Amino acid sequence: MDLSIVKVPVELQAASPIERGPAVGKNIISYDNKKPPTLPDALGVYTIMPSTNTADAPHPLATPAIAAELHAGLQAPGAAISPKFLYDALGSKLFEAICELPEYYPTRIEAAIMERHGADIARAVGPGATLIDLGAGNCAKAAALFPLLHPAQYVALDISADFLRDAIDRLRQRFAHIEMTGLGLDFSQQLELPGVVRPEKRLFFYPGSSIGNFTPTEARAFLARLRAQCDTDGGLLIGIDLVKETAILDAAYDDDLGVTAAFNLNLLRHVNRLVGADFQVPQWRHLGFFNEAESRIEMHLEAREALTVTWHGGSRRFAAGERIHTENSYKYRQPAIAGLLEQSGFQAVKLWTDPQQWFALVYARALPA
Ligand code: AVJ
Repeated sequence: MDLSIVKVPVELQAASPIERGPAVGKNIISYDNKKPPTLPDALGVYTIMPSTNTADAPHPLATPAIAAELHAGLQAPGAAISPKFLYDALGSKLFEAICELPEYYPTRIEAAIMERHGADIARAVGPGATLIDLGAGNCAKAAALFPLLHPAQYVALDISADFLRDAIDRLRQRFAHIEMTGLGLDFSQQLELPGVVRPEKRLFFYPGSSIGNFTPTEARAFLARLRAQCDTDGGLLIGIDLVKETAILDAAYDDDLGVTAAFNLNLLRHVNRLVGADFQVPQWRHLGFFNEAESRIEMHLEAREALTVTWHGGSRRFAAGERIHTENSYKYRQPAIAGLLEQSGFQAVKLWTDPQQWFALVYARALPA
């Protein structure tokens, strides 16, 4: 494996303002493929089922599937709630605020790597790609690549369809010559790309280290599904956070201002709305720390006192100190990355990192099946 590595200096002030969270969990949004946008008008966005969109649902209540998932997680011996429930409207804003924090380095360093190495990235990837943005959010990261990559088509996927529709409407004004399509779907569960997506030279763009929300086994399965959605001319441009000093990792997920704490605790209010639960935020404490043995950040909510929570269809007693596990964010060691990709059907071509080697951006090509 000849994996060339490039390092860039990082300017710590130039924070990229917005990075969207992951789409993890059950299939929450589906596109309406009976009414695809007609091709001259292909800048349109697929129809969304709004009642199933947890991120900006106009309806406060969960679908039966979401309610069942939350119920199961709350009843489990080790209580757990998926990190996708961090991203209601306020949660998405709190995550944007996290990206501005001095302690939260991933967004800033990834942006610096992309800026410094844009030309090199473009050389590796080549022009005319079908750029498929996984978790596009405001599409800012991909838009920064357009002048370098000259994609033939841009396909933005995001669980939060409304946010995406606005972003694409703005983007098509700036880049009228690029064909664009938005798909409101939870791609972590379902990744069947509709016929409007060009099959040639598909490049999956998965920035921000969102892959870290998966366990390594899940990550391999997810990447293999990406591989199955492209031909041998396909590829992957992925951001991966690296293992580093524990104190730095701990600070990034438990910042001094308490923004990450607010982000984590806000999940309780979101769950209150979704399933009529009566979580009281002051009874809970945010925990965010690096678990070295598992090579992952863990976020938990810990009961400050003994308490009972009730929701539609259930209730549970929590002892003081008992926790609800709300997120994992896996950190990788640089030498393990090529193997992770190879086991998923990709060949790592080039890895760019910063001088401190805190974050990696990797370009990989599809391996012949
Ligand atoms: C959006 C999953 C990449 O894991 O760093 C930030 C989410 N959680 N602070 C991450 C997050 C707490 C973020 N990802």
